[in-house]
Amino acid sequence: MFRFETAGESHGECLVATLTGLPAGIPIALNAINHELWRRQQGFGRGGRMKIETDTASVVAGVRHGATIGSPIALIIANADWKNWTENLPVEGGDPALRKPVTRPRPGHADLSGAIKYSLPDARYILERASARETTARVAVGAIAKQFLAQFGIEVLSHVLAVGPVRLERQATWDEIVELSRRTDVMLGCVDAETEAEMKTVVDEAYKTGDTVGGIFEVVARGLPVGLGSHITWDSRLDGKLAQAIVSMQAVKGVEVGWAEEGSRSFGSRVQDEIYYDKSEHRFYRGNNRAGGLEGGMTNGEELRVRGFLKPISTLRRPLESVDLETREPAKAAYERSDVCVVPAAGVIGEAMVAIVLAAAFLEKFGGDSLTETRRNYEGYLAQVSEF
Ligand code: EPS
Repeated sequence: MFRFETAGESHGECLVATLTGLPAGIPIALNAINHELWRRQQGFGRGGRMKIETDTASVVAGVRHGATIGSPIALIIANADWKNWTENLPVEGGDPALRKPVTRPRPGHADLSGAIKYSLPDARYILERASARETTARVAVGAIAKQFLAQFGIEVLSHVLAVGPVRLERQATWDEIVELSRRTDVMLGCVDAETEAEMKTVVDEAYKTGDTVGGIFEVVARGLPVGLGSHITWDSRLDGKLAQAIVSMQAVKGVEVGWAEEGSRSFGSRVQDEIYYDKSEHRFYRGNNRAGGLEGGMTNGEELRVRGFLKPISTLRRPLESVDLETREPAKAAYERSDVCVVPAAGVIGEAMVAIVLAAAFLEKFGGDSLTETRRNYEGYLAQVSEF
């Protein structure tokens, strides 16, 4: 079974990820992992922390001579900021006077519920793990999942659909999204320059007023076979798995597959994608893709389109009302440093989560201990599908 775990605190030594269930023989390029990590750090609206970090992964297990060997893969990504926290967050002992306790929980963050649940009067221990810094490890794992999927011609990318109230009012094409992924000057990750400029104005406004701003990203996957996931049980439906993966991302409050919100306001005749058959290619296809590539919890061979909705992040330079955990008196929420807008980064993280879910679904269907075996199973299925 393909699965992964992460560990690590935002200001601790490093982030760690382990990943099991990939067949042996998948070529893995470290620079492709590091490129994804670089992409996650880009975007207008990031705070001071991104100037400190240059995220780079070390693979310490499971990959030898440039390919997976079937055993668990382990990754480490050092936190450059750790050098500033060695005295404040030691593993053992340490001077209590050097701690940086957080006693004024931020509305919208994990601080308060986590402090109560774990019985830790210092919310520092909660925010260290709840922080979106953890997504660095997810992106590194996702980069490996992407390299596995690429063996079968499956690609996963993203773009930003909305920042605050500014929204791209049309569908972004795959070619535009590919072009965006090659840009080195990612501003807000929107395929349309004019809309992106409007998005920037919203982020500028949030900077000026000490506020934060959310938005919507869309992940698109191409090259998927028909039939990943299944209609047969609630927990084998691929849409459910994708939803869990996306909503598990920090600050994401909602997910949409295809035209969910718009579809709910329309009539069925305008929402369902009519079915056609291409006799020369012996292939069924849909006239539209409002379903976002999923019907009945299964891929239908069209592009997969999944959207994540981010609330504005909860650390505000102009803090909101809170209560001091020690005195129980009203107090402004804690503020140290923060991002203002993370929607472009969230798109990259969304890609990683979608790639991970797709790799798991792919391996569930085709199995294999070696890439050769997986490929044989996959090609056998494709031959069967072409004869349907
Ligand atoms: C975060 C707070 C900020 C963000 C962080 C998420 O970190 P810091 O407190 O060190 O400035 O920069 O995100 C990252 C470090 C990252 O790599 O994405 C939070 O509290 O969630």
